[in-house]
Amino acid sequence: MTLEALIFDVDGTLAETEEAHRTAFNRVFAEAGRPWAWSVDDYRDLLRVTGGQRRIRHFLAAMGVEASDAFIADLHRRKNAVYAGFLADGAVKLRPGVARLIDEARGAGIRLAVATTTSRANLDALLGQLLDPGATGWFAAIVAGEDVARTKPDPEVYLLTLGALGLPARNCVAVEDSRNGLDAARASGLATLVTPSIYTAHEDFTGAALVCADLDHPPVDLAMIAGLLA
Ligand code: XBP
Ligand code: MG
Repeated sequence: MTLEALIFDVDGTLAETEEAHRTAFNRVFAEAGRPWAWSVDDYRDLLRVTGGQRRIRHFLAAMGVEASDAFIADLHRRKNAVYAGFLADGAVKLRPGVARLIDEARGAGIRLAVATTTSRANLDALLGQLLDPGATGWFAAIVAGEDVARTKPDPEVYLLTLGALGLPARNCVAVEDSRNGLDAARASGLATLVTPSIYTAHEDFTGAALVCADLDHPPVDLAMIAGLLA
């Protein structure tokens, strides 16, 4: 089968972003005068709930704290502003091999897409800061957290991305870092390459077409990715 498109997850896949998100969540909790602080271990558990607003809501419900949707949305908006500052300060880097593979795909006419749970604003900031100011335009389809009713592991984000690309799953490969992402991609019929991240290294990736430490270890190129298609 011919490879027509690569569909990238963002958090943990394009870059190790979750420490920046975690630190930003903690900063806005403190600024709001709340006694909440998420440790690395807390956050590893909390990442099972995808999407920042859903994550805050889940955490507060587990603590028995009543909170309105508006309050949660406001905390999350402020978290994303802090996170954008971290990106602008250079606190987050692309993972190894990401820029190289994206360059190779663009040169070969393979379409690029993003299927992410993160907010669109975070994605635009990340692509603009870490790839190129015009990088958003390199992607033929982008589906973000606010575009879906059901977050990963539900396949909705991938099904919408395939629809926007106008391609069947059999011509595309997803690149993911987490079990939730792998389940979402597989449920939409996509062969999936997994590069585990600092927060997902312990997860079980049974069902992935290929698992690599990162896109440079071993060096992953388009020929290798095309070989993952049936
Ligand atoms: C990413 C997420 C996001 C990020 C934070 O999951 O779950 O919530 O943690 O971003 P995936 P937001 O990599 O599977 O898409 O606060 O913008 O949601
Ligand atoms: Mg991810």
